[in-house]
Amino acid sequence: MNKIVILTGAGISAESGLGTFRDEGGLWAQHAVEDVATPEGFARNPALVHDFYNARRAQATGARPNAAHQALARLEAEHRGEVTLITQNVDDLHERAGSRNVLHMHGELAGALCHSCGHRWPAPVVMHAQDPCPACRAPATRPDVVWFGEIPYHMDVIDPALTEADMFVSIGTSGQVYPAAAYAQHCGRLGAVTVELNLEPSSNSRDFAETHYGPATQVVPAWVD
Ligand code: BJW
Repeated sequence: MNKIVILTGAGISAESGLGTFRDEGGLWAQHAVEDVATPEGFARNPALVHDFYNARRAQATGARPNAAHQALARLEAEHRGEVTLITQNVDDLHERAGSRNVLHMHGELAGALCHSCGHRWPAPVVMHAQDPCPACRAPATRPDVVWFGEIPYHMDVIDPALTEADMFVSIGTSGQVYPAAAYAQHCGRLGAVTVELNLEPSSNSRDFAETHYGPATQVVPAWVD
């Protein structure tokens, strides 16, 4: 067993105090997904979208990595070069736990993106749509995150890693958002061992050969160690 691909979702950061999307009382219970996580929603009401992400950026800054993030950092350190960590999360808790090589397929709260020229720069603490782009000066600042209908980041690295994986491990994700939701089935068909670590069975739990259910701070360290 050498090439391990790990996919994480909002569930791994839940016990750090960051809300998930689809659980009861989660982010989509408080905000309409089409208003805050689509390019059309941003075009309609950029201030609402910036309020949503400014609040989440502040919350993520105050959060601390938990035992699950730390266990994955240990795994990477112990299997240098053999672990690919893909996260759908926009927080930086994996990095703050010590993971060095994190692929943020849905972008990062820490990034700003110019809607006009595509330039990227570090996000200010509070972002506004009219903030000028440092490169082209257009007042077209948006969070550097991937909304529905947009192409996830790092696909050029993620796709070959999935193809080469000996083991695919999914942690704290509901399996409802593509393309990530298709990864377990894809890797399983190519012969990888597939493992799900989650609070409860996800939508695609049948795609996993091995499953462990419980809070991430318990099941992830237990699986790693
Ligand atoms: C715990 C826990 C604890 C709780 N311990 N666990 C094929 C079929 C149908 C539709 C599509 C398709 N392909 C594409 C689509 C369209 C669309 C899509 O998937 N729609 C679905 C609604 C059906 N996908 C897209 O548009 C994507 N783009 C795309 O596919 O482009 C085409 C393309 C792809 C590849 C190559 C070329 C072209 C883009 C999707 C962007 C998603 N963006 C968001 C927002 C990001 C910014 C932000 O954070 O605000 O990403 S939406 C949101 O959902 C966010 C998350 O990353 C993502 C996944 O959520 P996640 O992490 O799974 O959270 P939850 O809340 O759903 O689940 C939490 C889980 O944790 C639960 O299971 C709990 O049980 C568990 N849990 N506490 C352990 N303590």
